[in-house]
Amino acid sequence: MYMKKHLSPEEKTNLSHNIVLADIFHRMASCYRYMGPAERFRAQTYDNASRTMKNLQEDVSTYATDLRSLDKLSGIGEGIGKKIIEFLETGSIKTYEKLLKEVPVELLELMDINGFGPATIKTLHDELKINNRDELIAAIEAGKVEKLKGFGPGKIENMKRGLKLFKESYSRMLLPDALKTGKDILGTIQKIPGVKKAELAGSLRRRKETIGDIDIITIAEGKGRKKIISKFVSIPQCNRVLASGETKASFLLKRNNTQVDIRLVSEQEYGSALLYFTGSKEHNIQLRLMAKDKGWKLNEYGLFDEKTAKRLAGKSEEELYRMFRLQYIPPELREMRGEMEAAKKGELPRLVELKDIKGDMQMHSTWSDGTEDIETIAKYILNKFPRYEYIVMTDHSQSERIAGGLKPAEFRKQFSEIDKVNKKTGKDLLKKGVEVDILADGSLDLPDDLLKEFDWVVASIHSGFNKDNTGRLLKACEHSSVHCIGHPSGRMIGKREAYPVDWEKLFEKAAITGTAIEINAQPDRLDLKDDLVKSAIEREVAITISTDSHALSQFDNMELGVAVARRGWCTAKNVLNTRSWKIIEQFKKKKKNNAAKIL
Ligand code: DGT
Ligand code: CA
Ligand code: CA
Ligand code: ZN
Repeated sequence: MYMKKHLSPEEKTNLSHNIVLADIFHRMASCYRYMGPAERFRAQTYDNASRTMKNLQEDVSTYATDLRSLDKLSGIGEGIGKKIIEFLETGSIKTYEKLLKEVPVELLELMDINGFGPATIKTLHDELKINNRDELIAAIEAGKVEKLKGFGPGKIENMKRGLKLFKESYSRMLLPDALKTGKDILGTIQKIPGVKKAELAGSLRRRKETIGDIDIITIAEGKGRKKIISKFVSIPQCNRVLASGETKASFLLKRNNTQVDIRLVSEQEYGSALLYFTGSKEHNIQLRLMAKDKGWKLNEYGLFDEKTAKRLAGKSEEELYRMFRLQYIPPELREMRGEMEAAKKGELPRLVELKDIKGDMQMHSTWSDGTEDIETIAKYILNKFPRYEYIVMTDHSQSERIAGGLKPAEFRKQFSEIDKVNKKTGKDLLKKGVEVDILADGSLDLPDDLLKEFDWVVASIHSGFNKDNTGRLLKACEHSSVHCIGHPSGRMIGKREAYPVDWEKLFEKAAITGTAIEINAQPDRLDLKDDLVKSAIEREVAITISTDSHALSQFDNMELGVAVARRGWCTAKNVLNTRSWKIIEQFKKKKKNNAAKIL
């Protein structure tokens, strides 16, 4: 998912029906929301339909043979089903075209910015004739907005923050989208004759949470390069060429105008080029200084003796790090967070890998806001992730109304459903969990006697995002039944900043009580983020990685959570769900004893 929500006509012709329909339904929801509270339910319906489209595994046209087969998809009733068929048959939706005439189109973009409710946007439009983001920024700067009734300094400050976040995210991709695009381009390029080797570099290789552009390093020897470069810039994904020279091509992709930079190097330069273009820039600069100290010169072509210009190394990264008497530093660690010192001492962690993961610690089913029922999820996991020994079903608790949170009696019903499915599949895969709301005062949304019955309790904050939430989180850690804090910072990349938390205090409390901290692998959360993960494990806090899946397609996000853990220096030992459930039971027992001692 790109963070840019609305697609240009050019982009639409190159995308699957699912993505285009998800975009249209998202816009329709915005239109209805703009029209006011009377259309609230319709807006919700289209939001759900948009989400369903985004999560579909196959192109919607494969389901859409008739209304009845569409009806089986969650969030798709007869009304929406008809619109899908209309779109597949005619390429447009009449209701949508009509809506676009009633609501100023450019206003829809504003509705995606955090801090802008429909009422706010309506006022801005009606009173100040504001139609788009640029006009809004100009009006704020001219002091026009602050003169409106109800637009105090706090609100204006919020609006400015929302605009800034939106602007930042507009030009960057979320990691999974960049990974998918990057791997696709890499696959195409590797097939071009003369390309001996090709690899992703840049922030993508370091697995940063957002990616500016895609960098690729290839080996191709001198003679054939011109021809190869002309092939690079004529791949079908390419939209516009920015530069093409002897050793480099830059172009924009049709998809989202993403930039790709490809460099061609010789075999003996490959390691130094890969090192240089993987970055980070700060890591590179440090290496170059170290080279200088030794009387060497390091650049993208190799490592050389400064006096004699003799080549010392450059073929592989391993060889280069060896020259500096450093351990090989994995790309995820090249951020100047102490990796040089650790590599010098031979103390780099052995980073956790995807194949170490034995289970998934948070997910939602149709019991709350997920799109699949428990049995479907269990069967899917048994088939697709045979490595998994357990998955924890963690539907929402009651106060999460919009997400269909469950009442205590419903959880008890769900327990027997879980037992039934476990029996049917003959595997003890499903664990009974909950994502319980941490309420405003730090208490929990479910009674203690019920909380004790769950196999795993994740406690999360879903409200009060603007204030310091340290107190609420500390209190949740102190609860003897809470095993883990879910998406601890509450941030949504490009949409909502993290709420303030005293992380030192939280990690200390989590360590003392034996409460785990989650890395939530939803692409726009990646929460806890990498540098805080590093602080947490330095204080010996246990980490869980979970996909928080709401649809089957999201279970693959585990890879992103593992990437964050690696960027946070986690070994397999730091991550609880690399262990068997037996060990997790021991962790829980310790937590209970610790809580008994403290309280
Ligand atoms: P991005 O694309 O903004 O997500 O981040 P990167 O890290 O991929 O940055 P990018 O694409 O501008 O450049 C790729 C790598 O090339 C970068 O990580 C380090 C290296 N690089 C680029 N410019 C410089 C520079 O001025 N000095 C040094 N030492 N390295 C640079
Ligand atoms: Ca880049
Ligand atoms: Ca670049
Ligand atoms: Zn949540």
